[in-house]
Amino acid sequence: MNRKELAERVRRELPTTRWEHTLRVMETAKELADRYQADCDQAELAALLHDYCKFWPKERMKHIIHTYQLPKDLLEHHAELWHAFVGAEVVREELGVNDPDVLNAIRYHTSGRPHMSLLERVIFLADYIEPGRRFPGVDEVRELARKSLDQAVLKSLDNTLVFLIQKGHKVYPLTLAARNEMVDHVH
Ligand code: DGI
Ligand code: FE
Ligand code: FE
Ligand code: FE
Repeated sequence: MNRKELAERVRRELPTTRWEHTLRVMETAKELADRYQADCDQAELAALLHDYCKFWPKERMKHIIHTYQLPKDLLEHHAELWHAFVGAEVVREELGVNDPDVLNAIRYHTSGRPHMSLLERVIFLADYIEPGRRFPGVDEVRELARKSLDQAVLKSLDNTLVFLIQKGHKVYPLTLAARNEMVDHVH
């Protein structure tokens, strides 16, 4: 499938506002890839596909989690995490995307993980700072993103953890592990 056909497939899965988010993540990911010498083409592809399953019904995602033996602990944590892990399997199976780094960037774009590749960090951050985002503290992360990819990723993980705790939500262990590893990494 060429890029235009892939884009059409993604657009069909998403409501307009989420498709527009996807376009902004693509733009932001390309800028970050340029700035930090990541592969622009991989960044654009991963960004295009990152939220492919965002609007799938929970039951359909659960089915994929069982079928592909994805981490079972996902089911005990926030369902927001599922679309990332499920999306990576689905774009491989349905859309024929095989680049492992692109698939990992999709898989870990919500939770993060320790030792994220350059592409994974670019996609994680682009999703967080795209110009449509209005999270508390996002402007500080946008500012950090100009000079340090890793400091910006760390701050976005910190903000997410604070947000989850303030809301009384559980924290997926991989997100905490991602944050702890990033602390070591930037110091
Ligand atoms: O799909 P998007 O809305 O573009 O963004 P995303 O895939 O990064 O989803 C982020 C949401 O997931 C965010 O509002 C917080 C929520 N969430 C729930 N539990 C966790 C979590 N995010 C992380 N990183 N870790 C969690 O344990
Ligand atoms: Fe997402
Ligand atoms: Fe995110
Ligand atoms: Fe997103």
